[in-house]
Amino acid sequence: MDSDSLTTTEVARLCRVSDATVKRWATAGLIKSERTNGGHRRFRAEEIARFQNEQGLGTKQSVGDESVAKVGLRRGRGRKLSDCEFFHALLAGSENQASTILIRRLLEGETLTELLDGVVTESMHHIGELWQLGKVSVAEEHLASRTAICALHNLRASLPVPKPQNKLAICFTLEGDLHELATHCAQVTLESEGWEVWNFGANTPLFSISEEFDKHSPDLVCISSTLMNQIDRSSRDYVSFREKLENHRAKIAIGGQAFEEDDLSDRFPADYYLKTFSDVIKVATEIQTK
Ligand code: B12
Repeated sequence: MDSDSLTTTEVARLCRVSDATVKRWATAGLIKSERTNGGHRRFRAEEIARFQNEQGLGTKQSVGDESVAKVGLRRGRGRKLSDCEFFHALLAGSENQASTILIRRLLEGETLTELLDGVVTESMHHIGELWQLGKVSVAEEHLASRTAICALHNLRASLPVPKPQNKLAICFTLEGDLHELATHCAQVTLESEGWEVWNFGANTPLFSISEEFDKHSPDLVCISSTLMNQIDRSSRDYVSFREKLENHRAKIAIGGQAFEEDDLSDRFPADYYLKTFSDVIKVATEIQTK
C-alpha cells in the first residue's frame, strides 16, 4: 500500500460509505484526488480529515477518548509495521508520508495521545539509539526531528475543532536544552482539548517567560527538560520564576527525561510531574472542572 495516500476503498471505509459514494464526491469536487498512472484515484489523508471534520463523517472521535482508542487497537492494522513506516519516513525526511501515517492512524481510531506517546516518541527514541550507535548521523537526526515537527503540525491541522475552554497554556523547554519535540506534543494535546497554547519552543530562559505572565496570565505552564547541563543555575532561575508566579493562578507541569532520570522535585517544585501526553489531558480536564 502506498503510505503517501489513501485508496477509494480506504476512504470509503473511513467515512463508512460505499466506494461509489466516494467516487461521486470526488467527481463533484467535494474531495480533491489525484490519479495513479493506472488511472486509480488517490486521496491525501489531510484532505480526508478536512472533509470528515467539515461533514461530521466516519470515525470522527473525541480525542483522548479511551474507548475509541481500544477500538483502534483491536483493528488488525499492523501496529509495528506502521510504527516502522513512521520511523523510516522521519529518517527519509518525508514530511508528506510522515504526516499521512499519523493522520491515517487517527482516522482509523487511534487517539492523539496514543500517537504522541507511542509512535512519535518511540520512533524518535529509536533514532536516538541508532545515533548513539553511530548508525544515524547528526544530519539525519536533525532532518528526522524537523520532519516529525512538520508531521505533528499537519496532524494538528487535521484534528476535529474542539469546544473552546477559555484556558491558556504556555509550553517551553528550559534554557540550554535544544530538544523541542515534547513542547509541540504538549501544544497539540492541549489544543485538541480546546485550550489556547503558546509554545515558546526550545532553549527558553525562565526570566523571559515570567515577563509573559503579567501580559497573559496562563492557567498552565508545561515545562519540558530532556538534558539539563547546568542544574544549579537552572534551579536558581526556577526559584525566582516560582516567586514571580506566586500571585498568578497558573499550575506548573514538568516533564522530560531530565526529570525521569533523577529526582529533581526538591529543586524544581511543581504541581504536576508528568510522563505522558495522556497525563496532560488528565491535568487539563482537572483544571477545566475546577
Ligand atoms: C532529536 C534529538 C536531538 C535534536 C533535537 C532537535 C529538536 N528540534 O528538538 C538535537 C540534534 C538538537 C539534539 C542535540 C543533542 N542531544 Co539529543 N536527542 C534527540 C533524540 C533522538 C530525540 C528526542 C525527541 O525529540 N524525542 C521525542 C519527544 C516527544 O520525546 P522526549 O523528548 O523523550 O520526551 C518524552 C518524555 O520525556 C516526556 N516529556 C518530555 N517533556 C515533557 C513535557 C511534558 C509537559 C510532558 C507531559 C511530558 C514530557 O514525554 C515524552 C514521552 O515519554 C533523543 C533520543 C531520546 N532517547 O530521547 C536524543 C537525546 C535526548 N540527545 C542526547 C544528547 C547527548 C544530545 C547532545 C548532547 C548531543 C551532542 N553531543 O551535541 C545535544 C544536546 C543539545 C542541547 N543542548 O540540548 C541524549 C541524551 C542523553 C542524556 N540524557 O544525557 C539522547 C537520549 C540520545 C542518546 N541516546 O544518547 N538531540
